[in-house]
This record gives sequence, structure tokens and C-alpha cells, in this order.
Amino acid sequence: MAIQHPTPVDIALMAGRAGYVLKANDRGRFTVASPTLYPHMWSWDAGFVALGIATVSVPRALDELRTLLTGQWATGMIPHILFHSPSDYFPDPDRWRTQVAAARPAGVLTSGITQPPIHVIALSRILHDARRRGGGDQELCERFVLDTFPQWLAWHRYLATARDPHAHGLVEIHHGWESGMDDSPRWDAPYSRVVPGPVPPFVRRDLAHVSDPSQRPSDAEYARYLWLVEQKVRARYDDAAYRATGDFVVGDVLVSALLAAASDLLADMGAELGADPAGIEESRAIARRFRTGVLRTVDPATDLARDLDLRTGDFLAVDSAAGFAPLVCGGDDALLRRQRDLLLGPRWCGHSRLRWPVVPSVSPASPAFRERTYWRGPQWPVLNWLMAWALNRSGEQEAANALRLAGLAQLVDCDFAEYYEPLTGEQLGSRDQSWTAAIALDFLA
Ligand code: 9WN
Repeated sequence: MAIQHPTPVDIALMAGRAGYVLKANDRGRFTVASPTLYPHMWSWDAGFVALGIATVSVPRALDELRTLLTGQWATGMIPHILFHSPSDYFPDPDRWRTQVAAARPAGVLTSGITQPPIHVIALSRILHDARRRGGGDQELCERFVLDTFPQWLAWHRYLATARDPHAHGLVEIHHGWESGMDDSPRWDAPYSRVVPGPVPPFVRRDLAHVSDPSQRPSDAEYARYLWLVEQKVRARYDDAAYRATGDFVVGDVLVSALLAAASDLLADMGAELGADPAGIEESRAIARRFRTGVLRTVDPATDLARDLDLRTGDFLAVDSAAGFAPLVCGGDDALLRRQRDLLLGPRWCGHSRLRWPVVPSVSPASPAFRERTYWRGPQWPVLNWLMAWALNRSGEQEAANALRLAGLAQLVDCDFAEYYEPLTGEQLGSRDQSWTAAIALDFLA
């Protein structure tokens, strides 16, 4: 189907409506990920949200990141949820029981696991724009980067040490939620070995907020998700203790690639602004280690990076968008060009059945592809943004712009859905999802 590009009126409407969504989801110093399904602050959502807000207000965007940092644990970990007021989201703080963890922060309730480290990538983009604008925005942003440099470094150091104790160059995740791609077929093999033990009874709340339960993970998947939370609690959220006892321990290539890219950007910003030289060098070393780690996982038969099941030592070869991790971290120009062609080609964005030529979470050519189910095939606008960002950064402006334009065409309905059915273009999951509105604003800026 031919793409109809948005008209100037569409674009003006989209910018207005996206700004309205972010404003409506604004709770003062943080933004809920979505109005009903996700009524709290999520970690990687907050990074994307800050990007979008920055197109309207740099000070408010920095507040978003500042609030996120109030949830940082003494270990350096940035937790995946900061809870702010009671709601019907499950699992809630009573289930996470982070009071068992010595490292939890004071004064804010959080979950006890992580999400992908997108934040410094967002911050560097905000700084770039603030500098273009100059004046107070530039001054404020530069000061913020310098003041928070140690906290971002502590976050990256946590991932590079507690989550990669043997320095393999792959960040270990302890739950599919930590990848941000909860039920991706990337995790089917490791989850097949998770046998849920006893957990306190629970009622799922998420299904009340979607039109059809098949758009969300199944009950059997939730039983495993909750069991892993239980295992983290039993280990008192100590990473070494969980590693010794937990069922799910996987090296995640996309998280590792984001860590590499973010660490390079942190070092760049730190060097420009005069941050501590030892911190800058540490950041560069983290970037090098994880870039090498990601490149080592590439399957020569498919040119895609593979996650590593650290319980079995097996690579997890799945046609998921995470396979494009090398595009995100760079480091091999020839591979980068092959990945660019693959991404735009007929197995991925150029697949003949797609409504919009934007990144699907799983290749429609894969047997694992499920067009309506969450991270098993639908198109997530933030993932498309990430690939466009990665291409742009690698000097592939034409390819990046193709994803940007198609991504905007997909969002022209202004519903800002959480994810989209790739064959029909139907909106799925939540509506008025903050990060979807935010990336629309960034694409339009
Ligand atoms: C669990 C908030 C989050 C995103 C994740 C997405 C989904 C939560 C859920 O929503 O996960 O963290 O309850 O399904 O998978 O990427 O950050 O938008």
C-alpha cells in the first residue's frame, strides 16, 4: 500500500494533539506512561518522554529526568517503575516489597528491577537542542548534565558490574520486563525453563484496560513474571544472590548496545563540559566493552545479534528487532550497512504485507510473528524512533528519514497508541501513550 504522507495541516494537528497528551499525562514533576493502563513513571518511558517535552520546555524535560533520579538505588540501579500514588496497576509496591532491600531509595516507592538505559541518549539530544536555542535553556541543560554526570555514570557502572560480573560485555537481565519487551519471543526459551513456584494470589489489572486480552501477555506468562518477582524478593534484590538462585538470567543485546551508545555520549558530554576525567575514561571503557560484547553475538548466517541464555550458554536466535543492536552501538561499518539494508528490506520494514514501512517488533517473515500480540510482532513507535536515531547517528540520513516519515504517517490518526497492528495499521494496547506522543514531537522538531 502506498504511503500517504501527512499534509501540513495533519502535522500541525499532530503536534498540537501530541503536546496535549503529554500535558494531560503530566502529574507535576513526572509524567505517567499512559493515563489508565500505566499510571506511574516508567524508566525508559521517562527517557523518551523527556525528549518530547524538551521540544516544548527544556526545564520541564530536565525535571522529568531529575524525578527519575530520585528513585535511583544506592547500587546505582534506576528502577523500572517509580510509584507515586495508589492505583490499580499490578504488580504494586506491596508485591515488589522492596523494603527487603538495603539499597532502596528513601522517600519513594519503586519496583526492584531495571529497564533499558535510554536516558543519556535522550539527554544528549536534549542538550543538542538546548544549545541550538542557546540562552537560559543551554545554561540550564549544561549545568544539569554536569550536576547529574555522577548519577548517570553510577547507573551505567551498575549495569556494567553488578549485571556483568565476569566482564563479558553483555548486560544480564533477570526478568523479561527488564528488556522492556516483556513477552518477546526472544525470551520464550529461557521462560520455558521457568517453573512458577508458590506466589501470593493475584488479580491481573491490565486486561481491564485493553479491548482484547490477546493483545497482552497470557496468564501463563504472568505466572512466570510474578514468580521471578518472588525470586528477586527472596534474594533481597541482591544481584549475586539472585544469580545463584534465580531461574531467568539472560545477556540482553539491545540493553548492552544502549549501554554502549549511552556511555559514549556520556563521555562526550562530560569531556565537553569538564566532568571528572576518571569518570569520562570509565565511561569510554564501558562503551568499548559492551560494543565488543554485542558484536560478538552476531550470527554470520543472519547478520542479527543474539541474546545469550546465561543458564544454558545458548544463543537465542530470534528474528526480533533487538537483533539490530549493532546499529545502535556501532563499531563495524560493513555490518552496519548490511543491517541498514536488512532493516529496510523485504524481511523487515519493506515486507510487502506491512501497512506502514516501520520497524516491526518481530519480522513478519518469521514463524514467531504474531501480528496482534504485544512484543511478538506489532509495531512500537518508540522502537522505530530508536532505529531512526541509530541510522542518523551512523550517517545514514536517508534511511533514517524514511523511518521518520513513515513513522509520522503511521501516527496521523493522533491516537498515539502504545503499539500498532503491522498488517492493518490498527491501534492496539493503550491510547494516549506518553512515549508515542513524545517521539512524534521529536520527529516533528
Ligand atoms: C511492565 C510502560 C511499560 C513499557 C514496557 C512495556 C509495558 C509493563 C506492563 O509498559 O510493560 O513493565 O505492565 O506490561 O512492555 O516496555 O515501559 O509503558
